[in-house]
Amino acid sequence: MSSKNKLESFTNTTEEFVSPEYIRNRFSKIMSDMYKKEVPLYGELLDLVHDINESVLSESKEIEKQLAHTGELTRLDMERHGAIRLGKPYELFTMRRLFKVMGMYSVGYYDLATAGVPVHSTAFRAIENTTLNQAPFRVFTSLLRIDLIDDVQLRNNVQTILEKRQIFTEKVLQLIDKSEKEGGLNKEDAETFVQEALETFRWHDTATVDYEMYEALLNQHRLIADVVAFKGPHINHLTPRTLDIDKVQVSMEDRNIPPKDNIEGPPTRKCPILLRQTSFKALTEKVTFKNNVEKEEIGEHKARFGEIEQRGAALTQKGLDLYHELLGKTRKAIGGSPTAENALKYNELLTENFKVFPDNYKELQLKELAYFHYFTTNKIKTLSKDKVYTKADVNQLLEDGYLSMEPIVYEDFLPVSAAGIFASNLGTDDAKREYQGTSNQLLFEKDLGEPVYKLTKWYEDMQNESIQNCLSVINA
Ligand code: OOG
Ligand code: NI
Repeated sequence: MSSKNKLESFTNTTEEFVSPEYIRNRFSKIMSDMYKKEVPLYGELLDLVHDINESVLSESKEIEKQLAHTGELTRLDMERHGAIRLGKPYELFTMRRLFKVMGMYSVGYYDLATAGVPVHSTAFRAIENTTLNQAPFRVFTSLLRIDLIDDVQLRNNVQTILEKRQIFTEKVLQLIDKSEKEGGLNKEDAETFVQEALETFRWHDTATVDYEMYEALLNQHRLIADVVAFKGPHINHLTPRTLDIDKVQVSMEDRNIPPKDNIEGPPTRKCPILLRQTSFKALTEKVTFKNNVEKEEIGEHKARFGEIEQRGAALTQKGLDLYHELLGKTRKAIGGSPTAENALKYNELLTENFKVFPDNYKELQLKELAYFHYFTTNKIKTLSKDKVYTKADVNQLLEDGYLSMEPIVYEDFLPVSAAGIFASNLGTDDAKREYQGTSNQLLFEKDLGEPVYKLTKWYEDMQNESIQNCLSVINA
């Protein structure tokens, strides 16, 4: 070690910090363990998904190779997302700071009011490809839109109830401050941090309101009751990633895990795009309500469920537009969201309508419908050095075998699917509601305390980076 480096190791405190990826993986692990205990069916789902992933990988070397190439293979088993619903701006603002300690940033804005759910949302996740592969945990985070509660009296009550609650522990707030001031946490602090942060996500079987208020909240919207009547934003589902969601959907029934009526997202394809999701229905759980006259009342609440996702290629804006057009056309034809009765017809129609969406990577790339990672091949040794290659040469280099490509996986969420997931777990009546309120990204970002990352820009940047890397190797 040179004397300069030796000096650095004494003065540079960052050497004792654990990485945000370490904290994120640790948190994801203890959260998953807690949820397994709280919702045992989730544990069964994890086993099912693991078995099916193993069989897909052993049957298709092609898929295994592709996942290995993009760095996704090692992350498959630890991959999961969760979801929480927050009540007030302070909670969103502080949640952003909490997730930052774990290297998670707010990506995308999703307006769900238009689909009958009075929230707007974002996803907290890692934003660098390498760190994402090391720790792919993400959290879909929604904020209740109090402005969409039409009953003035109830709206005031909701505000008063939420004003009083503190969903974070003293200790976690101190550690967030410390991490912000010092630039990280050491191993001991990191462990305290994850244990204390976990408290915010824990289920509480005692409501903070009486039964009468709970009913009033429920009558406005089941979601409002779920956000307002409890001490904190219990994690409402955790979602492992599968390589074959159709197989999981069928196997769930065989294992007595009651599945949702239809899979959200695009139809089954040879080249998966975006995100397909299904879930098992929310559990009915006993809740104790505080009564004004010191009497306790027992009631029931439904909020927590399990979900499965299959991820495919990220789409460009052009691809997303086509996706939404075909999805919209299908939904319109069956009269809105699919139901148990028309699920079969919906699936047939969806498959039919999506026939115009190219189903091979070559065409998806040439028509600029999806994003790709590019790699140089061994053949580049034979490439003439007289020319400086640019982005415009990429397609020719691919064609001639100097470059290869793999799709960039979609790391985010889909608003129509998310609304479908909400609806199937909240009861269909609520899903039929319509909120006239317009989407309000500016207010969301004000409450969050910073702008969200723009979705397509993130993929665009990754693709460009991979092209630039290839070009610099070729032109070297
Ligand atoms: C979130 C539902 C959305 C997803 O995967 O699209 C979601 C919620 O129920 O709070 O998690
Ligand atoms: Ni989800």
